[in-house]
Amino acid sequence: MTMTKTTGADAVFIRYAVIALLVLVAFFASYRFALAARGDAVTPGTGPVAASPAGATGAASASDSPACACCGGGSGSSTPVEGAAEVDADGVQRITVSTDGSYDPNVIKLAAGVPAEITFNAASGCMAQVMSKDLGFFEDLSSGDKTIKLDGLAAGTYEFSCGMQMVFGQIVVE
Ligand SMILES: [Cu+2]
Repeated sequence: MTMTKTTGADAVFIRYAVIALLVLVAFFASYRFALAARGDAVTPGTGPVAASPAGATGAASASDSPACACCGGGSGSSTPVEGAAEVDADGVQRITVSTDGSYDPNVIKLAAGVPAEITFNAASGCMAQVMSKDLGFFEDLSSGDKTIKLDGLAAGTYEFSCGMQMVFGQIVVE
């Protein structure tokens, strides 16, 4: 009804508005087609990536390689391996810790109040140093085994790690 009152100027305006709309539609349509074309181009790439086993494996091997390979096997060090020191005839409790990729044992059990000697085997790479803020030692293992001598400790749990604090172990004193 109101359209019947449309003036000539309004008709021109509507005509341009329609043209502008068509141009916009055409523009967005072509933009969409471009995106769709890109999407199609990406889809084949997404396929192999979507076969994420390959991607996951790549990520896993990538996380294994940075900085130190041995720390990548840190999952091994997170598995608790308990080992108890044995008290020798001289009244010192001793235990030897293997340092091949992780500490073995990584849960070292000591008796409270008994002098202890913990020998860390020689190590290289990420585990070349062993340290404990709790017990105040930092030893280099790259030149050979090192024995940490401890006075009788109070009961408690003392943390130790590789020098870069990526592979961990505990000394549990009871
Ligand atoms: Cu390390």
